[in-house]
Amino acid sequence: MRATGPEGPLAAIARRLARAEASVCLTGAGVSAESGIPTFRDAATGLWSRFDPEQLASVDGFRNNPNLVWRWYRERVQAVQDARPNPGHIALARLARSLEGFTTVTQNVDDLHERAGSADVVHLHGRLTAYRCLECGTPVQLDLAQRLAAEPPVCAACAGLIRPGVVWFGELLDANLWEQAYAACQQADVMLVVGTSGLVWPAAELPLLARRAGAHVVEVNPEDTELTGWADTCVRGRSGEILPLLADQVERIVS
Ligand code: BJW
Ligand code: ZN
Repeated sequence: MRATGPEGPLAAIARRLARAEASVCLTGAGVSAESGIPTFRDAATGLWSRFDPEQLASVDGFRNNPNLVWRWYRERVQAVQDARPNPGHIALARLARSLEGFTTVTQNVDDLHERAGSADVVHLHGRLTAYRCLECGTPVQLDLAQRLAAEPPVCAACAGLIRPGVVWFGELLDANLWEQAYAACQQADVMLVVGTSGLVWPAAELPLLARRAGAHVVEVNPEDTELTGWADTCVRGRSGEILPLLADQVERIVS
């Protein structure tokens, strides 16, 4: 594993991407940080700096205090609504357009990849725009006013509380989405791992699976993470600065 500034390894990574038959990128909260969306685990500003994560991001937490959890998500709905994709999101959409067989897998529940132009993004932890009944599971469409209401609405079918369509601790990931992410990692010649602490499983296992299947794993992050030891190359810096440079280099090769 090599940890260097962006200049050295980017040309080599771009060449690997350009000759790859398939590649995959796993993103985490760090890729949206430069859009003003706090990450989860930043001690000062992180989304969980005021609360115990298990209290907020779990079925028990929602049952114990639905209004608190709903309002926490309401703040995030508003933050994402006000945010715009940053150069990192845009660069990933450029990579997806330039490269054959490029899959974007994200742990993020925002829609900033899509708003930057990425298609078919695999949202492993669900989406902030999806809702369903806590009790009967019926999917529910909510307009923005309902999503920003002070309390969760109730289900028309069973009067259960409506919950965000995200994956909380202790819940299984959607099997189809996991299959898609798993297959992309098995097939990839190169894997980019961008803006994730690698603390949350099973998403954190994906770079390990890709590496075991022969992929060259590249971490883009300002800091060391749980996944650093698994990376073949580490590029230290912000995704909004590194990824546009990488996309420039790839476009120069493939055009
Ligand atoms: C930048 C940057 C810039 C900053 N540019 N980078 C013990 C061992 C192993 C597993 C477990 C265990 N105990 C429990 C578990 C299982 C549990 C788990 O993994 N827990 C760990 C915390 C230990 N996992 C689960 O429960 C999963 N389900 C499961 O395992 O099912 C089986 C099961 C069933 C029953 C019982 C037990 C198991 C589900 C996990 C769902 C996670 N959901 C959340 C919330 C989603 C909804 C929401 O958004 O509210 O997903 S948790 C939260 O963490 C969210 C994120 O997607 C996820 C990952 O966080 P991420 O993206 O990595 O963000 P951060 O903040 O951690 O890191 C940001 C990074 O960005 C940092 O590295 C910065 O340096 C970097 N950065 N600026 C680039 N500009
Ligand atoms: Zn219901």
